[in-house]
Amino acid sequence: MPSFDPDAAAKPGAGIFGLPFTRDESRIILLPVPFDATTSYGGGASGGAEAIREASAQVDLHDFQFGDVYRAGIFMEESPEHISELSRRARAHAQPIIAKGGAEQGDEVTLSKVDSAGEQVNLHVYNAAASVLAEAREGGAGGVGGEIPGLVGGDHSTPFGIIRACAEHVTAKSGNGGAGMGILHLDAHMDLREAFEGFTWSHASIMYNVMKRIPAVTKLVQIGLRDVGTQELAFAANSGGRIHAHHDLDWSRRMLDGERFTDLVKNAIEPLPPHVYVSFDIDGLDPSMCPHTGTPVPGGLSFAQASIVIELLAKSGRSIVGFDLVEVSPGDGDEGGGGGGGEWDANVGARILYKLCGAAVHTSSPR
Ligand SMILES: [Mn+2]
Repeated sequence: MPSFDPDAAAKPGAGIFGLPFTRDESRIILLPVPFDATTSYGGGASGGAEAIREASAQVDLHDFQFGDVYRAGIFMEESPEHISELSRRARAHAQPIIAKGGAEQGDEVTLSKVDSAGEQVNLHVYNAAASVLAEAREGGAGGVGGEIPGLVGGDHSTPFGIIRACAEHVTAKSGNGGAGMGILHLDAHMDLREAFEGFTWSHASIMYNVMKRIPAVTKLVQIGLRDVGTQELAFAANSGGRIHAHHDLDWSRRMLDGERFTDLVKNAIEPLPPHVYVSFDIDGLDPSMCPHTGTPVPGGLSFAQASIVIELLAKSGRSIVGFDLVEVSPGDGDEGGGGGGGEWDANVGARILYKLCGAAVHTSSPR
């Protein structure tokens, strides 16, 4: 990239973040997944990845925490049209069930159509992520380095396949003595509901499905929690120490009482094994940062706090195997105009995405 000026405005037709890289020149491969069938309150996350792609041209390429992240090469794949189509069809089946508050007797056929769409997304994402990981070279921290997959949603049902691919990659590569893979999960919700509203692959069930179906995920650390169900709390409490849930109100109270945010974060990530996947639901942030997301909840992390969480993980000596950013919604896109409305959500999302890329690059050695 002899003529690339990182301080210049993005050129038309440039890649994500205005970058000039091809897929082969990039160590981070972003996988857009425009799927959003079961979001209950506000839809629109299926447009998140493309809105982030558009907004990403505004992100300055020198990151205050991670330096010249872009030099590692970041490439975002084309949006898979068949997944958009699948999302539209599955959403049409799911919405009447959501509108009446969940599935009832007689909804089995409709449910199976929505579940089957979820399975197709899982397979697509698994294959896409596994092929990125297969390009990984030996020699990164802990033996996993090189190509790093990052999913851009879509709702929070979408990352199941990439989490499975990353967990398999970690355990196959190193055997890693049973340490398996940990997940750092930033979210307002625990997402530990079993088949929420009847949908097996609901956005609200992602971590339940991961815990039930991917035993190589040995630790789940959740930060930013504000809206939780009784059964979710019980599921975490009965996980034998596999799930560590950190509630936003508890952290706020402790900080008001004089504890330091960085200490809370360091203690929270302490149980994570050497290889970690990061799942970032944008609604983990204060809703002023994501007003159009599907299920906004008052409270939450500031942008700076989330950036510090990501940095403390990246600088803890652990290796970030892969990551996702989900539930960014551009809304209906025509409020306010002039860059207002849902553009803001994507603008914030693009900046979080660059931080996640920076953290992942920071923890893997150059090829
Ligand atoms: Mn979530």
